[in-house]
This record gives sequence, C-alpha cells and structure tokens, in this order.
Amino acid sequence: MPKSKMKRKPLVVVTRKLPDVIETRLMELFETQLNLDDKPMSQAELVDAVRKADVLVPAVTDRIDAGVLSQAGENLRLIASFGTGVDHIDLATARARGITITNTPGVLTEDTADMTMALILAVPRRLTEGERLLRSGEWTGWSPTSMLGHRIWGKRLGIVGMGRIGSAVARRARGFGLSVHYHNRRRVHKELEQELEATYWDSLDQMLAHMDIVSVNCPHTPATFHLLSARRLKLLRPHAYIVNTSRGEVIDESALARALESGGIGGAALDVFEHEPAVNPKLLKLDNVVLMPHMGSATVEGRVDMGEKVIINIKTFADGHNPPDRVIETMF
Ligand code: 8YV
Repeated sequence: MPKSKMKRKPLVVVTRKLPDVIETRLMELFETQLNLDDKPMSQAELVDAVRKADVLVPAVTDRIDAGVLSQAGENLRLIASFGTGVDHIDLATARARGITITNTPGVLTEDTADMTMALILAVPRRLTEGERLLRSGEWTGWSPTSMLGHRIWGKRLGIVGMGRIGSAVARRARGFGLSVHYHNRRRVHKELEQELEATYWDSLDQMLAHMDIVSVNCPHTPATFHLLSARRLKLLRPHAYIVNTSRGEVIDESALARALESGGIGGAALDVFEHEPAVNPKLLKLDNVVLMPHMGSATVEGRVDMGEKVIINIKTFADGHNPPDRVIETMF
C-alpha cells in the first residue's frame, strides 16, 4: 500500500514499445525510460531496470521472477503491468518485498472474446485450411463434397473459466446457436447463469467428456497449470475441438499435439503456447489446427486502453492513493 505521495517524479521504466500516445503521456507525467526498439529485455537487463526504477511497466514477455525481484532497489514500489495476466510476475516475492502489482483488467475482454469466437468458427469450418488451398493455386473450383467442415449451431460449448472473458464468449456463442456449459472454481451468480443460459459443471472431467467444443478462458496460476492434462485430454470425444486464448500453460501442449496427431480429438485453435514464441513442431504440421501468434487482444483500441490503465495506476499510486487495479494474489 502506498504510504505517501512520491516527492519527485517517479522513474518509470517501460520494457516494451507501447502506442505512441501512451508513451507521450507517460513522458509528460513521469521521468520515463522507453524501449523504442521493442527488443525484449534479457534477465540481466530486467535486473538493471528494477535496480533503478521506481515503477516498472513490464509485459507478458518479461519474466519478473524471484531472481529479478531479489535484486530490485529500495525504490521499486510499483510494478504496473501492461496486460491482464500476471503469471509472468512472482507475486509472492513481490508482496514479501512490499511491491504493489497492478494489471489492466476489463479493457481487453471484448477483443479477446471476439478472437475466441473467431477461433471457435475457424477449426470446424476449416477457414485457414481453405485459405491455404486457395493461395496454393491448387483450388479447382466448387465441389459438393470438398472442404466440408462441421456445423457449430446446436453444438455444446464448454467454457473453462467463467470470468469476464468467459462470460463475453458465452454471450457471443449463444448468438451462434451453441449451448453454453461451464466449469469454474466457483459457480457464478444465478442472474449471470440465467442471462447466459449456462449450465454449470462442478466436475471438469464430466464436462469435458460431454462437449463438442472446449474454450479455455481461465488465468494461468499454479492451480491451473496443465489443467488440461494428458489424462483429461483423453476424456474428450474424438470429434471435440479445443480453443485456447488464455495461456499455453493451462494445456499440456505435448499431450495435446499427440492427441491431435492420433485423432484422439478433432482439432484445436491456439492463440497461446506453453513456451512462447516456440510452438510444438508437431502442431505446425497438422491441418486440423489453427495457430495464431498471441494476438487475442491485439487491437489498436485495446492497446491504448491498456496503456491508459497503466498510466492511471501509476499516477494514482504516485499521488499516494491505492491504484484501482491492484492485484491481490487470491484473485488469481
Ligand atoms: C496481452 C494477455 O497482449 O493481457 C494479457 O494477459 O495475454 C495479452 O492479451 C499481453 O499480456 C500484454 O502484456
């Protein structure tokens, strides 16, 4: 918790290139060190950053682990992360050192849900496969039996994690005629369940065994690491599709690649990977897999809104108040 207003302009170190309008405002308000080349920082460069900064603005590509945090200077009071997920930050070590963590929740919900819906459509309807065929020059024209996919209307969608993004996916899915099912740590409020016409499954195992499409929308935490394990992937029906716009670590990626290769499941659409930017080479070879380079929230509007949140969090903190988007470990 901030004890008092910062006496001078805080030194804010930003680890990645942000939208120009955000960088300009950061420089107006604070003493700001930008990363105009956008070259991801090494662990040694992150250590340098936390040694001098009053405020660090990292992103998902920075590993702010105990090794980095243990070398932070006394001045480092706030980590205002540019993004919603905070699995790249060692929250316990930060708390022990009295460092406040903020994130940018809410402003990328709709964009991420749009991407999820696009991926829910992309695999059953073979969108990227069709595009590849056309661009290859091998398309010989329409035929009654070519490029047949599967209808999604009337199918069952199982959402793993019914938070903001999961709910936004559910709203879209209903418009496409999918029936909505979900598994969550806690059952959501009755009103929300009714609005979404969503069926709650206490048992993830049971839900997986009955779904046509599964969408992963929970955060990555120690409790959700490999939540979709090799054992659970085997519970899915052979025609089922998996969509992941959350974090790669929630699915055992090697087990998923094996299941896709062997026909254990019907297909997958992945925007996130366990070892980004590396992607399991088996996945790259499969036609029933749609792969995206972590662009679920990649809209101009979303990035500016995220930057605005970062600024508000830093400014509020520097003025001696509790920033609006403080991350409390139990939230994740
Ligand atoms: C962001 C994300 O682009 O906010 C998140 O958790 O996964 C992404 O959509 C990224 O985190 C920015 O740091």
